[in-house]
Amino acid sequence: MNSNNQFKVKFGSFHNESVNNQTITRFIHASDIHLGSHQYRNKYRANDFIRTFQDILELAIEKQVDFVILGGDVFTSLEMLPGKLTKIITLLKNFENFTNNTILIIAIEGNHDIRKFSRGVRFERRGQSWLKLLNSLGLIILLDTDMDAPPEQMFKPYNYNTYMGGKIQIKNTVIYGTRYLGEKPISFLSKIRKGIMKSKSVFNILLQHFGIDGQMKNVPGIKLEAIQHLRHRVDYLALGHFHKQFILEDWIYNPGSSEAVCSMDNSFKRGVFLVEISNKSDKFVKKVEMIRLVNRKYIWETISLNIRIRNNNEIETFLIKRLKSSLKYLDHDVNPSTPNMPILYLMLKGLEPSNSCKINEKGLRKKICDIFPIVDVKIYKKYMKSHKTLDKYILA
Ligand SMILES: [Mn+2]
Repeated sequence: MNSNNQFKVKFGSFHNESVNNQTITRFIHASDIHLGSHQYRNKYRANDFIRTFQDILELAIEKQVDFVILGGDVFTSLEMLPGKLTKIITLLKNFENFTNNTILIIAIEGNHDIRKFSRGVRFERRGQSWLKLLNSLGLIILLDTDMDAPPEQMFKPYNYNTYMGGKIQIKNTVIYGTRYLGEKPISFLSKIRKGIMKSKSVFNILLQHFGIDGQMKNVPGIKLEAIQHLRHRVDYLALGHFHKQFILEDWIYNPGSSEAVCSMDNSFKRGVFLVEISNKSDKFVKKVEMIRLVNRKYIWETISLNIRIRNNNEIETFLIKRLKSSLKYLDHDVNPSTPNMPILYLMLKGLEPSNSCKINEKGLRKKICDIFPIVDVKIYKKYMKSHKTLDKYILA
């Protein structure tokens, strides 16, 4: 085994007790890892997403689970820098080696896994994803289904030779999964239900990438009523998509994104679920524990520009002076590779600077990052519109 294996360095050796216990199944349900996020802008932030993925795998080792399920959006887009992908592949190889392949990673594609951001190309129709690559390397199990097949043929057992299949049984748990079903998956759900086999001796998990209406403000999802029919055949609906965590009716679980993909994610409850299924006198008993992950620290600072600004230099000097006073408590000795060095969200309010002294955002960001012990800064503007409206009124 490679001595650079990060799991070996951390844990020494591994023996999965769980393999021999047929009555208890343990798994981790995570989602929306968004590997590849921020990779063009900031290397530390880009590594945050890989580190969080590593944390999930370490948790799987610590808790001696039988498998990990990932509810899609494992990658943030099809665009992936070679260095980052190499890191992810090495991580998965090391995990497989260290655990002797006793903890399977089972995933489905989310909308981000098949999405190309730039130039608006509709790439999802070509059916490619990095998850398919990892699956073909034997590093993960990607569940996928032929949605045109009749229901009874839709979920074929995963085949380790062809790397294809829509379901997999581990102990007395069967995990079903499909490809991303688009923004309106309802039309597929009755077919999915027909394809799922229910028997008393197995615990069924259905892995899906969609949200439930009402769980996130202003984000549409499927109506809760529309999935009730699945409940007869699904014991645990494992969702991904919404970055905010929710649990509904004791059978629908959405862990939320594992790292904050945008500033709004920071305000959500997020994490992973550690689930234990035990079989007691022919009945399944489920225990779900929510575990929080260690994420990048962050700070919000709001500065009001209620001053007359004559030039670009003046505004930068003003902002830096203000930040020097409010951020003086920050520790300068923190390693930016650790999540302890914060990201700064800077909100600018007040009077919008006139066109002649517009803020050079790129330059300002660099300056702020050079001066303060922060890993990155994101600038938001929420200026008053009043003087603009007045100008418009006078001109009219
Ligand atoms: Mn997502």
